Amino acid sequence: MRIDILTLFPAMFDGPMTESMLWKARDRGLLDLRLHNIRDWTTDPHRTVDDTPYGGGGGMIMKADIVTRALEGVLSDSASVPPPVLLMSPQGRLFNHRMAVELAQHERLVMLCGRYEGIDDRVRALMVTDEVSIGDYVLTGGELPAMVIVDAVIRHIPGVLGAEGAADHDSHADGILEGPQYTRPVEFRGLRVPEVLQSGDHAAMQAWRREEGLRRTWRNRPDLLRTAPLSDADRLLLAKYAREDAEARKR
Ligand code: 6GU
Repeated sequence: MRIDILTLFPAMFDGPMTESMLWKARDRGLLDLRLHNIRDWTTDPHRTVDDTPYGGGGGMIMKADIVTRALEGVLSDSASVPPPVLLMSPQGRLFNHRMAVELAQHERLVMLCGRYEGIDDRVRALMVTDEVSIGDYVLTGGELPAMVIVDAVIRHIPGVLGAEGAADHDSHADGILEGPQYTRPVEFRGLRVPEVLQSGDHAAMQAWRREEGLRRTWRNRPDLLRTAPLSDADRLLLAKYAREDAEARKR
């Protein structure tokens, strides 16, 4: 997969994009990540990328002509199908697991990072296919969100993770969270690894993991339970947690 990132701060990507899994993906030729400095498309001596907003309000807005020229320059060598052009923005659609899986199906992605107070909206209107946010808070720029999205997306490219299909077992892959994990020693500061995980009984371990995943989801992310695919056994467990909760509150 090829990913082109347009930013005013390409150096921000140096650390995260050259370590660990991202590096392995690039090293194995599975990820062709290219950074582009938007300032390289300026033509004036001051290399101006922004200007004051119409209607006032303070802050600076990235100029439509510069950003459009940068995007067109980067897109000019796209072979046949035009790639998705993602705008990183707190006004975007909330990024999630499903979007990561979907984006991983593309041969190529283009990501545009805004800074300052934003980008002239005509860039979005003319060039952007998807406007994406990573959460309900405001960051100073789209660079960190772009790194988050690259990481989440490339995990779904075959060969990037060690064990094939390991991403299928992640939290969120089947709509609920993953349960707890342990490694040696079997006892640490009085806390023991649950017996079932030492039993070698695969069906029992699977049932236990499901139950613990459901318990975590119930406690930390009850919103996920509205859309997660649940079995009758799952629903019985959730009813039990609800009863336990009600009991605990009475005491
Ligand atoms: Cl994509 N950009 C900015 N600036 N802030 C954000 C965001 C994006 N997602 C959440 N907050």
